[in-house]
Amino acid sequence: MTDETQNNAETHAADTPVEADYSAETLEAARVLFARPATFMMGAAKIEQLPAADLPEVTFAGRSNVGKSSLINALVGQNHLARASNEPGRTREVNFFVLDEKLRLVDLPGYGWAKASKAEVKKFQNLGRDYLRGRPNLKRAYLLIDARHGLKAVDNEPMDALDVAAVSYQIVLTKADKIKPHELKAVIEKTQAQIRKRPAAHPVVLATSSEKGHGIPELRAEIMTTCAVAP
Ligand SMILES: Nc1nc2c(ncn2[C@@H]2O[C@H](COP(=O)(O)OP(=O)(O)OP(=O)(O)O)[C@@H](O)[C@H]2O)c(=O)[nH]1
Ligand SMILES: [Mg+2]
Repeated sequence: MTDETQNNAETHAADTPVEADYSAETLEAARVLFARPATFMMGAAKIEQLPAADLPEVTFAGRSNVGKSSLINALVGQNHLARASNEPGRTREVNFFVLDEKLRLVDLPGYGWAKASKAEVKKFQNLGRDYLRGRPNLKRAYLLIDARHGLKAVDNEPMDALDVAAVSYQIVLTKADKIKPHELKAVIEKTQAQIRKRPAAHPVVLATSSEKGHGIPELRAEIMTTCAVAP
C-alpha cells in the first residue's frame, strides 16, 4: 500500500464508511471516463430485442424505488438520462445506456412492487431475470439495497438466481444520505456478514448517495476496473 492509498483509506475510515480503496489515479481516470458522452441506446421489452453483446455491460438491479435510475444518472452526471421517479415501477423495460462507446450501463425494472397487475409484473420481472441469466458480456450486476432497510427477504430470490447462474454481483447501498454515518457503517458490516457465504457475491458492500454524491467516484472506479476499460 502506498502512502497515498493509506491516506485515502484513513480519510475514508474517518469521514465516510466507503469500504472500497482506490488510488487517486484510478479515481481520476474513472471521473474522466464517466464525464464522456453517455446516451440512451434503447429499451428492450422482450428478450429477443436485446442489443448485440458486443460491449462490456454492468447492470443495476433491485427493488422498485431503490434508486437504480437515479444511480445511473449520478454516475454519468446527467440528471435526466435514466427516468427516475417517486412512482414505483417507473422502469419497465431493460434500458441500455452507452458510455463513450466503451461500455453499457443497463437499467433493469425493479422487483417487489405490488401495485401493477400480476401479469404485468411477471412480464417485466421475467425479462430482468432472463437478461441477468443469459448475458455473456455482463461483467457484473450491482444489486441495489436501500441503506435504511438493508437486505430483506424479497432480495434473496435475485441473489439465489445470481449465485446459481454464477453471475458476479456486488451489493450497493443507496440513499446513504438518509441515515447517520454510524448507522451506515453498521448496515455495511451487517450486509457483508449476511452475504459472506454467497458464492457469486463480491465481499465488499459499497455505499452511495445519488443525491449527495457519496460513493459515486468509487463506484465509477469499480465499474471501470470491472469492465477493463480506460478513458
Ligand atoms: N435522498 C435520496 N433519494 C434518492 C436517492 N436515490 C434515489 N432517490 C429517490 O428515490 C426515488 C426512486 O428513485 P428511482 O431512481 O426512480 O428508483 P428505481 O430503482 O429506478 O425505481 P423503479 O424504476 O421503479 O424500479 C426517487 O424519488 C429518487 O429521487 C438518494 O441517493 N438519496
Ligand atoms: Mg427506474
